[in-house]
Amino acid sequence: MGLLVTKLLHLFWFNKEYKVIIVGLDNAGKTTILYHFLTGEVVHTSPTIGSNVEEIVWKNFHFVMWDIGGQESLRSSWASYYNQTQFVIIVIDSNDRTRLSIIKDQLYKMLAHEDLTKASILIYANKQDIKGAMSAAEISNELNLTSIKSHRWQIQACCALTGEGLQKGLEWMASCIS
Ligand SMILES: Nc1nc2c(ncn2[C@@H]2O[C@H](COP(=O)(O)OP(=O)(O)OP(=O)(O)O)[C@@H](O)[C@H]2O)c(=O)[nH]1
Ligand SMILES: [Mg+2]
Repeated sequence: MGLLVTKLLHLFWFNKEYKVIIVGLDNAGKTTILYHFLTGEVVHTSPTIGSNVEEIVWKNFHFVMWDIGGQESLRSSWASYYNQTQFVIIVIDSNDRTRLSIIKDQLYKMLAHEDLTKASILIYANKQDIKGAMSAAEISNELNLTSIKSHRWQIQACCALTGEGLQKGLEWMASCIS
């Protein structure tokens, strides 16, 4: 009986899907990250109009990931994806200093949104391979992340071209689940 319950729990646990949205400004590297998760390789991307969705299975965790276009005209549509979201991945181009304030505004809008009250927030400080990139600590400071008490959050430096740091982000997401 105990074994059966354990098996059923495993079935339920491992088949549970977690909805993830990937947002950020245009050119941040969202689509590159999504397809790195899916294929382990760098794919050629064009600016996303609308969204891409893929199921990513990682260590028995099933994530349904929505990669949403980041161009200015598309940002007002982000909220239509928020319902039932467990994880928000915000991708930042760590070299894009001038637009950090825009993503900061978007971050605090998301934190205040009623559909995201239970979501955990993972911030990828992407494009660390480019010389002069802001560090994760610098971005954390600029975004005032330590002031966030309402949500679980994590910032992770990464490079979507090599995949460095991406895995650590997934590990943090898994730690929020287990
Ligand atoms: N050097 C470098 N380039 C990267 C990195 N990640 C992505 N890129 C490049 O940045 C460009 C934009 O990447 P995308 O993944 O299309 O960006 P996006 O965030 O999906 O952009 P939108 O769909 O317009 O919102 C592409 O030329 C990528 O190859 C990285 O870590 N380092
Ligand atoms: Mg894209």
